[in-house]
Amino acid sequence: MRIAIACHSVLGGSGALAVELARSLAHKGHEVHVISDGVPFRFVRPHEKMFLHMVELPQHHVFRYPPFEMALAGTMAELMKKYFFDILHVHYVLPFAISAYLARQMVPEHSAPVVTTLHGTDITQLSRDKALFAPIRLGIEKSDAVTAVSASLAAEAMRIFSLKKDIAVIHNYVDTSRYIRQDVTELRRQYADPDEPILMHISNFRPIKRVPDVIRVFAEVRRRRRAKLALVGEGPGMAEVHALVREKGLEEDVHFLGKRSDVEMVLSMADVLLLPSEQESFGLAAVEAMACETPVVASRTGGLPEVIVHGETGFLAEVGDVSAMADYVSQLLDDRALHRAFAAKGRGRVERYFSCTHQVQKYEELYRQVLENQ
Ligand code: GMT
Repeated sequence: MRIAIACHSVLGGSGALAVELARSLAHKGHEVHVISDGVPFRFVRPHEKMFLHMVELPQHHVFRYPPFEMALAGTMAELMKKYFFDILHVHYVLPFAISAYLARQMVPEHSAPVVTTLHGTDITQLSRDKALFAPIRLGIEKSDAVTAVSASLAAEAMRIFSLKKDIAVIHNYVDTSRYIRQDVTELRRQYADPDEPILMHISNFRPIKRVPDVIRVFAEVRRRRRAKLALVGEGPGMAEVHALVREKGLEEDVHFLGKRSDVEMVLSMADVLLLPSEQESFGLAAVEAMACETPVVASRTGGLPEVIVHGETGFLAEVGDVSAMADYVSQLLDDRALHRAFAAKGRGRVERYFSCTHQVQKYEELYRQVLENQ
């Protein structure tokens, strides 16, 4: 098939998944065209059957805000005309499904069916904005097929938009040959002594990630034992996090690693990943951690309970319950046998449910169904 995949280029699980899917499909012999607003952050060493098309932001003085959605639609239409895509698979309703809908009107004779994957934010957050509710519903309704990255997100979308159409649940996945525990003795030495456990958090530091809770959990754990905290990524909440680290006197024990492309390496140094998010439709970082045999302590929200089996591959606590999270972390650090068991079960769970073999096949089957229904 000739497949177009549209996604955001900025840091985030949706872009990571979209690029990984493009790569997996290309490996399986499909021709894949990635459409994005920049070079997606995981678009490195692309397969020869992967092509990148960047949307130029129109810069004209008549506009107060450059009309990115129009440029995206126009670019999609041009590409549909040139490449005759079998499928256009968009990641996020806003703006992608809307622009795809517009593009199809522009070139009806070349229009490709649209598959939309819901990743969370436009359902759980943006739908509360009165001006965005109708466009999101339109984007969903005009898609030929809709998928969600968790059953919880699919149910939320059905409830919020009173949808009549089905939403297929296709959980996210990782490349289990890349995300596998590595020998990182040298790297680890830069951040901690061999007997000091490392707690880790990876995100885009948006308020929804509740990164200050990571610091609070770590402060509690640190009161009980020597340990280090590694913070990976960057984003709008950084200043608050730095201030809290200073306020708690933890400067010596908290390392800021910034954006990293070698996530599997840094995860391999970690003893526990902390993900105390307010909302998380899936939690790709949790799967990446489990693949690297790092147990996860997370909040019981959104799709996280579909990823983490409480008491088997990690622990779940209520959002904001810092002391429960600190207790769970301590339990894992104090009991090495428990830690080993969680690590092994986490890896096993990823291989069974969140690996490319099964998930990519589900997308291919869906594409075929969509084509048959045309
Ligand atoms: O969580 C973010 O801030 C980024 C966002 C994205 O666009 O990548 O993540 C969403 O999609 C990911 C991939 O499906 C999921 O793993 C995240 O849970 C989801 N984030 C939220 O629901 C808040």
